[in-house]
Amino acid sequence: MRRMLDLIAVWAIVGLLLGACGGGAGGTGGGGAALTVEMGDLYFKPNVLTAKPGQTLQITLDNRGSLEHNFVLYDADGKTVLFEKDAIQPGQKVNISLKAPEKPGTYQYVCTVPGHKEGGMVGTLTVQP
Ligand SMILES: [Cu+2]
Repeated sequence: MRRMLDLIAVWAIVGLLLGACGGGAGGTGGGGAALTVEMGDLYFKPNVLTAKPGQTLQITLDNRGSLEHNFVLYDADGKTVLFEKDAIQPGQKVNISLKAPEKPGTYQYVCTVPGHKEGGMVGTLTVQP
């Protein structure tokens, strides 16, 4: 009888631990917009994104192409890199947190693998209040 009670106590504790873990998951921390950007050979879909100034976008980069791709967001000058996610392999999905610039305007995101931007891997992020 004593062993039986011990066993019940153990299972009760395990149950509590599992419950605690399950409850803590999820939740992106407020204000995040979740979306998917598909990457292919050679395109981004969508190639137009919008955000509020300073908004954090939760983006899943989904490489459905047969080539390696990357995602680079440039400042309005077209040179300064604001965000970079390198080497996304074919079939790979990567979650990123992209904080939009504070300054309203149009920003370009490209794949910097040679020839890919020229081939069409370019999109625009429009920041507007
Ligand atoms: Cu590419």
